[in-house]
Amino acid sequence: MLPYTRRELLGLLGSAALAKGRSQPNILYIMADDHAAHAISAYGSRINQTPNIDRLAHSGVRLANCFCTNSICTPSRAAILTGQYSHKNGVYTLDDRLDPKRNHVAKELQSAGYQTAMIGKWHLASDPTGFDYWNILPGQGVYHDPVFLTSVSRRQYTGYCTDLIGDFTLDWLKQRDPKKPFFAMCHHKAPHRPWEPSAKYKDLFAGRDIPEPDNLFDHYEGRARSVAAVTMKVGEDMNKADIKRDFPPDLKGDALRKWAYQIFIKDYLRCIQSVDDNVGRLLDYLDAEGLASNTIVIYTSDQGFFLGDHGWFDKRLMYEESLRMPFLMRYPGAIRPGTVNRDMVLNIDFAPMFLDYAGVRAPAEMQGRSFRANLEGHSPPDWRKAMYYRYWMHNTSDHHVPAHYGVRNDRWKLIYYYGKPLGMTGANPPDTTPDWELFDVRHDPREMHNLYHDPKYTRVVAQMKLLLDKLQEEAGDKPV
Ligand SMILES: [Ca+2]
Repeated sequence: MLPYTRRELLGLLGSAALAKGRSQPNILYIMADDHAAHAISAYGSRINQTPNIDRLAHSGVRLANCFCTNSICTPSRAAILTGQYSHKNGVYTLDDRLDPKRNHVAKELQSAGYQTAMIGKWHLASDPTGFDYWNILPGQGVYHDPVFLTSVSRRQYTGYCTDLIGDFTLDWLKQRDPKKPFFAMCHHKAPHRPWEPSAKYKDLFAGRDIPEPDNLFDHYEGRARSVAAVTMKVGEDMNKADIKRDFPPDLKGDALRKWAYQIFIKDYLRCIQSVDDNVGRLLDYLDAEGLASNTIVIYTSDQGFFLGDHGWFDKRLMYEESLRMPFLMRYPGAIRPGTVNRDMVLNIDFAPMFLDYAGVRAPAEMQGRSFRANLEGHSPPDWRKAMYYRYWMHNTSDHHVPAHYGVRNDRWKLIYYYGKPLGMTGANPPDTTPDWELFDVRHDPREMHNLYHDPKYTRVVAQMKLLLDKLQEEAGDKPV
């Protein structure tokens, strides 16, 4: 008998290789903006095909339960970089900026010898730090002929934003120092609102209907009053920039929702098709240069999105479609092709995982945990069984989503809408009525039945409240 198991031996060999500086892997992190998992064919999409993104699922791992900790652009990006919840990294809302002095994963990788780049949508208000090169959109940026900012220039380009971000990422990869590992963050603007496709895909899906979600005509019976009141209904809460034509004056209610859904979802999916093309360009480059075997490639999104689910567009709520992030990762040799992992992984875990692969110890202030072992088929027995979530932007003008926090395990989700604008910057919106929701996510994954007020679930509610208290305290957050 060998004194080591095969896995331990491989681990030792891997450590030895790292110690000799041979195999710090390259990391290519591709992130879209608002790309819901259920618009990726590897996730079983009923509405589109994403052949290039699917290449990562076929040759690597697909996470089935990857969740964000605050489902909105700027805070999720900060959580990914810092490995911290919003209440720790100070980026609670769209109006907050990432303190440039704050430590994050790119700074750690840079110190460990990586060359680092940030290309595309940054959306953290301050200029990027920790990157040798950055070329970013100002704020949200625009789809057509966008302006990009570097540390020394501001320049408008002719072309389509998604293709330009692909071009700039390839340009940077081509001029990098091949003797040093790289960490490149390629952040697409697409498929964020207002969903403007490229000319190449403007007629995709013409002449056919996209299947509707089964709860497109949800009228929110039994749900929290402040949830029923959110203004993100397809059709009713859209504007002319979303629809790109006049609203038919005779259409109201469900008929308007049905009409607007087709227009919205087609443009959304057309935007995704360009993202998929550009994922393919990067994968082809890695193949052609012989870099595929020593490069970790990730595809994810800063959060999920409602695709007409519950009749909504947008995100923010702790509901499944918004909470869930797609996450696909390829690393040949370490991750078995076609793996599906069902562990609960959070966006604050990404930074510790990258550092783990780079042979860097995650700094103590990072709250996430590396899921390298999970990806490689050896989930630790003490891996988390539940997660804590908090959305801070209370009842602001655009979508009137109430601030809330909650917990989710593999069976139940408890959400508390506390009704106050706590932790908000620069706004003073009115309070809303506090309310609770409890969902059985195993038997009611579409979250149509709020069980909180049903006396049959009193015990479940009590248990989930204890879990909420526990996870909130562990995350270093405080109850309202
Ligand atoms: Ca987003």
